[in-house]
Amino acid sequence: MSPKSYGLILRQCRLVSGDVVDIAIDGKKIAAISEQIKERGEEEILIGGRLVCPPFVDSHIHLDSALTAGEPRWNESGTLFEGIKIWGERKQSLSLKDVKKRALETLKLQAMQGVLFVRSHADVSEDSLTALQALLDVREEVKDWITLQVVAFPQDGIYGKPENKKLLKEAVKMGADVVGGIPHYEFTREDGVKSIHKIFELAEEYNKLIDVHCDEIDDEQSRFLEVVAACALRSGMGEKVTASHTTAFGSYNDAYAYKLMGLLERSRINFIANPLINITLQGRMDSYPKRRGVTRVKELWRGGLNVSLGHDCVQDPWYSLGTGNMLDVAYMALHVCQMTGLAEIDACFDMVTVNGAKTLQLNDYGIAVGNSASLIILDAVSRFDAIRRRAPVCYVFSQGKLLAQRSISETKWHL
Ligand code: 17E
Ligand code: FE2
Repeated sequence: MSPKSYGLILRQCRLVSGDVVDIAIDGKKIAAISEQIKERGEEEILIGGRLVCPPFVDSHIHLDSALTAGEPRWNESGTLFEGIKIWGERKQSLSLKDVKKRALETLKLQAMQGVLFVRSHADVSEDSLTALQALLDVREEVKDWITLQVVAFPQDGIYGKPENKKLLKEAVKMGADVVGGIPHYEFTREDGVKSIHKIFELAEEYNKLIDVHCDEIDDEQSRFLEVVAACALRSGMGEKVTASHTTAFGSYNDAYAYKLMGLLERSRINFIANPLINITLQGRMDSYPKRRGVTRVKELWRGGLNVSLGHDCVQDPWYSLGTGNMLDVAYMALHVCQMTGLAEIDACFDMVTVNGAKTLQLNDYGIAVGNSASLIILDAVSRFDAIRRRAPVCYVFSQGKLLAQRSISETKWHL
């Protein structure tokens, strides 16, 4: 009898734990992991002690507005509000073809850098719901190589225009995975609170997740996070609920922040910080000292809450830069949140991998026998090393298939 063989064996893979193992892949699944797999693979790749980890997760991006920076004009003030205005102009000329082309191009850019799980917001404040329909089409088109979740996101507020409430419900019925909102942008505090109740009502009725743009402003009076957390606790939706941005939390006084933290710990909601963009959008009305405008990532993480990080924007009216590389995001988080302790740096890596998977409520994520063979190989030896050098991804495997491969270029020293 011939010895058992596998489709593919990756030899000498360094896991984040530091252990070096062989990983066998058969079909779409991880078939074996051990110090030394005795069987042969029909194909074998020598990984040589490089870091192997599950794919990056971008838990927060706006694919409908990606790659539109400068259209029709540049955001000169750099504020969230000018961004919403410019996008309001650009979105008048959306077509399915336009949105799909830019979304696909961005997803490909991300996938080549090891991002295989993405949650994207789709603006549903337009009568035609073009952005949403386009992203639902893209979700289907890419499902064999990237998992896309779509949030029905009412960019202009649920109560900003009479028809917006109906559009949000329509978007949920069309098949959005997640219900979104923007309470700090509603006209009044009361409208903001009402919008959160509406979001929970829809999510419960249609069995959806929740991800709210929450308190993305430097106003220390913006306190919708407590409403989201209370609704999550009372409804029992807990881990299905996410508060994105929550930048005002960086401005709350410590006495209130202490009280809030107790509620957050009980609610078990997820947090997403978007440090690349919020370090530039926030603090714009401050002179000096100038606030950082990022939520209390370190304290939330220490409190045992699930925090992940998003790229938020790739070349759009809010942020004209952006590469799709999640190590850029982790690198910025580490600086802005002063997470420079060794365990803190590792935590920032987890925020763009496992924590993101938890936010998205993914099962079948992670390097374990029986899981889908989606994994990436970085030209690095540890999480710290990967972030420090923003190390390139050498191989991207999605569901057992090699999706992307990159050769590492070298600089020759001639002196
Ligand atoms: N829309 C919004 O309300 N906030 C953001 N950060 C982006 C779009 C990118
Ligand atoms: Fe956002």
